[in-house]
Amino acid sequence: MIAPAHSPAPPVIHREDYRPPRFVIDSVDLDIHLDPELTQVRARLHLRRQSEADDQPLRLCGEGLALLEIRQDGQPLPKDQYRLEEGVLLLLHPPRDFVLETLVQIRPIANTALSGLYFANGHFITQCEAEGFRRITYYLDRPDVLARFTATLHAEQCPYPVLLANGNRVAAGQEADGWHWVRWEDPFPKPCYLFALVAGDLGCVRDHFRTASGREVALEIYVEAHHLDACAQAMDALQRAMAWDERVYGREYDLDRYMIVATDTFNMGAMENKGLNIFNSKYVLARPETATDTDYQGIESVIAHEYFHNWTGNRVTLRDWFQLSLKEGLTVFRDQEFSADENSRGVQRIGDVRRLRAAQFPEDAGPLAHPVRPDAYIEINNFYTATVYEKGAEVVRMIHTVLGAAAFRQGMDLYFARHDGQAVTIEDFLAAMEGATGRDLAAFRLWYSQAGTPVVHAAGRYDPAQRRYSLTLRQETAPTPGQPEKRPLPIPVRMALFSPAGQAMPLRGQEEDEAGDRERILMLDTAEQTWNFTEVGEPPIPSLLRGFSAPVRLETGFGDAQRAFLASHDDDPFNRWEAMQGLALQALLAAIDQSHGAGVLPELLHGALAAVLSDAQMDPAYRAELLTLPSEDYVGEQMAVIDVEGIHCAREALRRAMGSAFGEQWAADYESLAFPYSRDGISSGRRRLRNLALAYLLASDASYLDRTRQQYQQADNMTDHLAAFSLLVHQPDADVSDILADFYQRWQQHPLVIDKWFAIQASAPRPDTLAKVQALLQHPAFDWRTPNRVRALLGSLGANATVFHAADGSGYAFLAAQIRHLDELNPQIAARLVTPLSRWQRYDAQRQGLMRQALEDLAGKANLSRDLGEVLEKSLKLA
Ligand code: 7ML
Ligand code: ZN
Repeated sequence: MIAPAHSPAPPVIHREDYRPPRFVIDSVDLDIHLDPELTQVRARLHLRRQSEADDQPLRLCGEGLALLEIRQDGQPLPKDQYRLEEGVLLLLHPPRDFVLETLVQIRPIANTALSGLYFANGHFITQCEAEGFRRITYYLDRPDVLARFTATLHAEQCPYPVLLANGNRVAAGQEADGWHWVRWEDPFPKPCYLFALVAGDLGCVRDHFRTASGREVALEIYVEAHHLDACAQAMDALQRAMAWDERVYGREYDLDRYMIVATDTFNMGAMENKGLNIFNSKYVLARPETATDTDYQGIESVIAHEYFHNWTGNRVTLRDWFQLSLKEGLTVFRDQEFSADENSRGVQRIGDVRRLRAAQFPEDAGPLAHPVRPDAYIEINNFYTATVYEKGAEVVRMIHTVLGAAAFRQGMDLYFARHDGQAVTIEDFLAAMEGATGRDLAAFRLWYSQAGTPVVHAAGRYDPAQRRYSLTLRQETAPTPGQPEKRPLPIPVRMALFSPAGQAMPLRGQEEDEAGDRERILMLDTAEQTWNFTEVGEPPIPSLLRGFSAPVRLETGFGDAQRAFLASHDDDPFNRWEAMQGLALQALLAAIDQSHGAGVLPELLHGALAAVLSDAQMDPAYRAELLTLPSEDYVGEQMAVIDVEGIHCAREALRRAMGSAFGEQWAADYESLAFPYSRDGISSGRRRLRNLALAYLLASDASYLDRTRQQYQQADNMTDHLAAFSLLVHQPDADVSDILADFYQRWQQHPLVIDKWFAIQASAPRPDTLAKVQALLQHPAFDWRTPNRVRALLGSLGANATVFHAADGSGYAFLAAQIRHLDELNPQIAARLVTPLSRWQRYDAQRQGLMRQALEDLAGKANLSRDLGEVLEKSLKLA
């Protein structure tokens, strides 16, 4: 047991224990006097008991609130009628239908957890998902209690001229002593996690959107005045997202005003509060001088994500937090599809799978593995995970794949028609998909309840006499914590067969009569299955799991010859990329195995690279994907024991070899891809490829240091400037102190750029990095209270394999000490930083011991937060 004896173990919440609320809240009237030191919140709740027979007390949630007044139907409530317990206000004999009025005090300036109402950088901000509203007032803080909200905000006019909350601005006025007030009314009943308010001195960029039915919606982006010129991408992305949701899903926006606020101090990426989204400024602000192409892309997808929540999350919301993937998996799927439609579908899919493999596959293979719909939690904030988001999106994508786009749309229409205004479950979503299409998705439910990544083994056999090709697919899933036995899942395997000449063959099966398709989806839904293809004249090369049609690990048993074949002939952009990655991966694994350093390019890899390098027709962004090596983490994932140093050396050697083997081509690309800056997709693809070329040139030829310095000095955009900066800072033995000072000097007024300055230093694979990071903790620009800054420095260090996993354990001990400190301020962020330590099982015995030691030291800390306590306990549990 981890919790010290004096603090009771926090309760475990189980999905099976769900009970409908005893009371509903019809309306909430908030009256809030905003002061950083002492804010007063008066709340009038109209409560109604659900069942006549029930006479249980009413339990309202509340944390860190000082209760000043409590009234029932206007009368002060006698002391013997209520009790205050840890986190709870208990009304012992509440009437069936009444108005409860409470007045509480809170201290926004002392709120460093950034959950509830907090004060940072001169602004009041809220974050109520998942359970922050209980830090603002006493309430039934659960997503299945939907109420109409009115909020009247009072504040001093001078520092806080802008007062925002959800819905429509219905009244405003002046008060004594330079105060003013504004009243907001949200006509849509909502759970309290969607409540928001913002107060501060903010400028506003305004535009509008005309909906398909002809309504004018005012679009407003609120930022500090000096950022008014940095909102164009966000506004444009918002308008495109609104049009896309109308076009693809027939969904219109429903209020007259859509507001977005950017803040530098935010735990997450963004939040979909009804009519008033709050964003981490990283996902709003962009100018060519300060934002990279990747930043622009991130803004587009996060703006879309939050907008799409208005239907998938807000109009139809969650019954309980176990259903989180109902809104998050579905909304990630929607934002991925939006970005695929707006940019390049193939490149988008490669990026989505890269992210899934980098974050979700390791999670699913480690001690924190959980199903897309978890069964139990201690702290819900720990379940905003890659599994709930990214794997959840993959499950929705598989349903989309097996139903087809048109049937999926009918299912969505029925889902909205049935459940608009309700708080529902993943089961309700699946039932709507089935109801609209007549299809049976019973087997698919297992994807929501079974954790772990299935491995699919493929084996093909060609019979020339019968002209028949048989493909056998077998699946298995390793045990995960609490789930020792795994059952077969339904796995859609999109596939094609290529003739040796490189043509996709018509597919004829024995049972199927609709012969002749060149692509088919095989549904593997048992442990092992064989498919026979007839009239196959030549031994085919199979292309399996096209478009990454299921979130599984595929073992093909292919040799490099088949990989090289697919790398040049596959017409599925994802699988062509996968074949190239496979070639590079094999080269790296062989080099690590024989510790020969990958100094020479294997012939087939050489040929495949040469073909891509000479194909000038190809989209430059896609070409860059094909020429990028698998990450060190991905290589490590394929090994029984992760050999940190071996992987790094092999990959660096292969990069050098690729640089020198194609030096002239890289140099030609570098010169010919120099264009004046422009913000379109083709231009950003060119920049990506050009910076990749520079990286290979520099890897193999130190004389390119000058060229890199020149690019750093002369770039007219952040993508090129930062690419050069990063290459220089990551040089193993160059003295770059002048560059570091110069970069800081130039950009010190731009926090988002200074985050990059911290992150790139903490990511450097150099022996002096840990000492550097230690020193940066004392830098005047480092701030424990700004999550972006903490992630930039400590998150990047945890992801820096060679430094974090230094054999002496110094990286582990350092990170643990910082997490210990951060847990006092911001438990959510502290718990997230544990992730790299939780993966200890994957390393050698020496490192395992040191990593466990760091975790155990942390677990012994006094006043451990629930957030950190839960991840430590799970991480240390023996498998
Ligand atoms: C995912 C979010 C949270 C947590 C945003 C907070 C959100 C919860 C919120 C994809 C794109 C942008 C942000 C997020 C994300 C972790 C990730 N409801 O909208 O899901
Ligand atoms: Zn979301």
